[in-house]
Amino acid sequence: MESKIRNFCIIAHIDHGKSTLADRFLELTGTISERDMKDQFLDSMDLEREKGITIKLQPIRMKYQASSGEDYILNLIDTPGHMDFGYEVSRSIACVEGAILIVDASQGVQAQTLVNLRFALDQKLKIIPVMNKIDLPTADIEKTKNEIINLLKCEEDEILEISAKTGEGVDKLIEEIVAKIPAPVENSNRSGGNEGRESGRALIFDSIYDEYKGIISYVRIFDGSFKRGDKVRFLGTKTEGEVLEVGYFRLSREKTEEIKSGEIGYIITSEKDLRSVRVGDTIATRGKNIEALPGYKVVKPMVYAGVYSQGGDKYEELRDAVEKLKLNDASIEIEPESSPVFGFGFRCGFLGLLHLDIFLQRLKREYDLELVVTVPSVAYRAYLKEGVAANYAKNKKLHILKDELGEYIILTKPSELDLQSVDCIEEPIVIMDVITPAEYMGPVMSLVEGRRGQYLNTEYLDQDLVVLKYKIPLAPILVDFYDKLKSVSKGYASINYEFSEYKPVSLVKLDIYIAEELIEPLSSFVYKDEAFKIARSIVAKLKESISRQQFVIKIQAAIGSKIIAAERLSALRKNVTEKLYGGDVSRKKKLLAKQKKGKKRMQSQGKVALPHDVYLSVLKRD
Ligand SMILES: Nc1nc2c(ncn2[C@@H]2O[C@H](COP(=O)(O)OP(=O)(O)OP(=O)(O)O)[C@@H](O)[C@H]2O)c(=O)[nH]1
Ligand SMILES: [Mg+2]
Repeated sequence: MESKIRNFCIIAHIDHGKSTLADRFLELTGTISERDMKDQFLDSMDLEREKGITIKLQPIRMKYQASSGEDYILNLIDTPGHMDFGYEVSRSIACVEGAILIVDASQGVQAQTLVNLRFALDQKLKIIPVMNKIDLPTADIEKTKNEIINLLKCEEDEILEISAKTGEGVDKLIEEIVAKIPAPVENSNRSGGNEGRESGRALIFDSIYDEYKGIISYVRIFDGSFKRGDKVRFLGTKTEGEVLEVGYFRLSREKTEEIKSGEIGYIITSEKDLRSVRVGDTIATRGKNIEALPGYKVVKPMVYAGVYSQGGDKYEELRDAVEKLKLNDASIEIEPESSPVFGFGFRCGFLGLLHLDIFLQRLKREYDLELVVTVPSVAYRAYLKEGVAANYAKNKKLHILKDELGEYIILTKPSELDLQSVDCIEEPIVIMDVITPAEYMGPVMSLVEGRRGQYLNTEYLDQDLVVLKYKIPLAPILVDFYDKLKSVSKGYASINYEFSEYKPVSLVKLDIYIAEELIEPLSSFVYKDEAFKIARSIVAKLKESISRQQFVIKIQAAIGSKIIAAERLSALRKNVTEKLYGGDVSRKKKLLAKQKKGKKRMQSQGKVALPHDVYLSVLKRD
């Protein structure tokens, strides 16, 4: 009998309506009652709701009776659209047989439409093209349809037109899912045996730490089945354990007897070590010669920052929190590091600045930690002069790596740079695709070229939709580039990039002194030819963001010992004698003297409170 399961994910560019469409599925299948329904129901994290974006992939199991009268199980995975969370999409795709590709009819095809489609085609998924938001007055149905046809080389009548908001066309879409998405192939692996059952293989596509239940692995079962009491092995990390609970993702986790081949669900085992459960690994029931499932490629972080607990005294709590969060965010890279100023902490790698921001906010909210974060940076390579490597490694506590050009270190923090010992620095270069309506090509190109982009070629997706390909250093596009791009293209242009290579760069370390004190977290790498301009802009911005104190503050930017820009923030003279009546001069003098002493103490301790997001003013370059 053919399986009545359909596994699929919803993919699209950011904001094209994936989670809203999932809402309609939840309603249509009666998975949720009207009373419990809220917009973008699957965006269950506070952060997702506040920001109005999906951050985590989200599986849900629904029951559906098709118009043929037959009952189906629909396993849907909602995915994020933002580029920084692309790893969530590629992991989801490996668990399903089909994908609903949504295109917003008022926006047309955008960068993540292309990228996510490519992921899905690589996995040979059945694609169901869907045009959403047809209720909007700004929807351009004909144009969007043509873009989709050009992209997929599909027939016009294969594209479904829906409004995820009003629900129009969604009933037809769900029938299409049942009819067109292939049922999962069950039990492809016939080897081994376990108490007379097929040996089980499950791919871990996500995981989460639960305070009561411990580590929960989100899995797609490819072979056999799993149930309580089964002895299992994590094939990659080579750890063993026993299954304590299995279940499905309904509105919340729902315990069940057994989960079987073709299904999506969760497995909780007796394993307690956070590092033994790894996304992409295979859980297998113990049998002979069981091969691991293909798994996932490890992603390469684009941006790094040092993360420390404020005051430096909560290292243990920070470590515990970081390791637990890592379980739920496989794309973060974490390495312990120490800083003379902040003590012990972690160097963390992220896929982008939004990803970094979300990680920090989750650490704060979910683990109640106060943090200090260094200015985010891309990873540079600094090739060392001959004979200095050993010393450098020791002083700065860095690993020395080696390739055909010589010995180098990975630099992500300005404090690690000692120009005397460095021969040459290289920066990461990416290949960037900018998708834009042809009418904005001019301003888009001048923006990209102003950020050191080197034009490669243009490809027409349609007569007025183009993909501009560039080779561009990662550093200048990290921060405010995306906002600028949106503003020069009235919101239509979008980007995607991939790491390409390392190339030599002329870089200096720009230090910031506030009240004569070096503020290490504000140091940053800048291009030598932009140092003066940037130094001036940073000190001006800092002047605006630091509140006035009872003493004059000098804000300075320096390269080495040379000050290249400075501002003064004048003192706020608090009138301490205000409370005094009459002319008791001696008392007045005494109070003023006390105030003076206080000012001295504040100055010497460098007690200038810096606003929490001050590092952004260092990064934003114009
Ligand atoms: N008018 C109209 N608005 C829609 C429709 N579908 C979604 N929206 C709106 O578009 C916005 C984004 O919708 P989401 O469902 O969060 O989009 P998403 O694709 O899940 O976004 P990410 O997960 O962050 O990539 C919300 O304000 C929705 O209300 C539609 O069919 N018509
Ligand atoms: Mg969403």
